[in-house]
Amino acid sequence: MRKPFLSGLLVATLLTFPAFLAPATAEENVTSTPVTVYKSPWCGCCGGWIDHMRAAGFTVEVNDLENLDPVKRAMGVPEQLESCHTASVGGYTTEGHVPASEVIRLLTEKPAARGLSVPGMVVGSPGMEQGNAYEPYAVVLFSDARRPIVYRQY
Ligand SMILES: [Cu+2]
Repeated sequence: MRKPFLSGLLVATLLTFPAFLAPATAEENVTSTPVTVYKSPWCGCCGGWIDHMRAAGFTVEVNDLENLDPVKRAMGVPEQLESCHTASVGGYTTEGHVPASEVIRLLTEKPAARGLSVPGMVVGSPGMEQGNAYEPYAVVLFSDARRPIVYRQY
């Protein structure tokens, strides 16, 4: 009596487990990747982006630095793609107001690249909201060896 019952339970578990957990697990694993942010102590919009990332489920550690240039160079941010804050997540670098959805996509797709940037300070990007004002912008994927490419257009 006992053995068939256990086998049946095991089979039921094996059948239901992947389908039951798969959709939630992928996203949960990605947003559990810690984010480390480097920003100037006087940057307000940087705080807006940190709030945006936390709202998306990320745990964010914040480091205030007066001079970010050494961090940006060490983390491979091309000068022409610079913005305000720089972050490290899952071995990638993100620069500026990159939407959390694109960080999730980056961590899911794992392209061979250094990271993502939204160059400059674009009104309407996450952390840069000003009412309904909105400027189109590109999220750029950059690498050490190749030219930056558009990862997504907003
Ligand atoms: Cu900013």
